[in-house]
Amino acid sequence: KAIGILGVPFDKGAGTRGTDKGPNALREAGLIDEIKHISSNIDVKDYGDVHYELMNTNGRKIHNLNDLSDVAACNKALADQVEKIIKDNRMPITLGGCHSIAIGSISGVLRTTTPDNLCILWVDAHLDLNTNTTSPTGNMHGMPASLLVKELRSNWPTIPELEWCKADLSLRNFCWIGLRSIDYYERIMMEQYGIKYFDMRDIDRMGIDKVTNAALKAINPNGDRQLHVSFDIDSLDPLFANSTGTPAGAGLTLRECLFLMEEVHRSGTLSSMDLVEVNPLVGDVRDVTNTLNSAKAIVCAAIGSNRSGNSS
Ligand code: DIR
Ligand code: MN
Ligand code: MN
Ligand code: MN
Repeated sequence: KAIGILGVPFDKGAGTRGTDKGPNALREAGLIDEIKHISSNIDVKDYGDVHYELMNTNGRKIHNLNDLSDVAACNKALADQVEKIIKDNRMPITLGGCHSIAIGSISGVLRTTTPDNLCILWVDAHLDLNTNTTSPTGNMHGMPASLLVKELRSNWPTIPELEWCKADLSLRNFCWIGLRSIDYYERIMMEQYGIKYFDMRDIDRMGIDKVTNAALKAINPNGDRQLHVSFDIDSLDPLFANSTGTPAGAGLTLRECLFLMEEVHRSGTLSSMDLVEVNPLVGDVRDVTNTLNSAKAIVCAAIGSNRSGNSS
């Protein structure tokens, strides 16, 4: 099993500066070495960071899309890199960066498979399903899921800088886990489209074991699809990941997240992953260390690190 790590030092989709420092903070905290220690047959390559230049479009301003030109250009470059990693026969793990980078990451994956064959597990305190007309902030890290699904295509204006993004996933192939901060219009869309999700109330009622397996079953009933996990570190309770721009209280414990990702690994379906919204500029040294430790443990659990021990 071969893995490709890709850093995306990009924070312009968020209202708080600093997630651009996420990838290097994770590297300096020893992420690559920890991955190598999971098992002797793991093969990990660090592809470095995505760099981008602004596109030569005439840059017409579009309502309520903060830093659109940067978000579009960064994601275009990111999609090319993710596609390349998959063509190198590696599983891309994209380190954010803010959550707007899921646009490019998932678009890159979609160049190598069909929309029907891909399902998405979105682990987040937030839904990230806003459009430019529903968003209360204009921050594009609250919009990536909505740019990737065909059901909401008609809710978007034409955006020349995102012409390259032809993702036409169905909302039916998405499931959310960890929700507890949903905007007014997002709630309306959830009901209108019958979105699949397990929010914190569901986790309280059912427990993480039943939730995990119901979520995987809901988006991959026959186990024949490939799975992309888009993991926002703010899904965790701030006790375990305070260094993030939009923390939300009463969230997932680290143990719940480790169980979730161990099950994802056991399913054998994981084909790509994002780990986003780690912000080393938020909080004190202890907060940052805690957040980096949680993020590393989550990535490692997704690719085979197991609390019951690893024998190979
Ligand atoms: C909020 C915050 N729903 C927005 N979203 C965040 O600005 O659209 N997503 N923080 O991770
Ligand atoms: Mn979030
Ligand atoms: Mn966010
Ligand atoms: Mn998010």
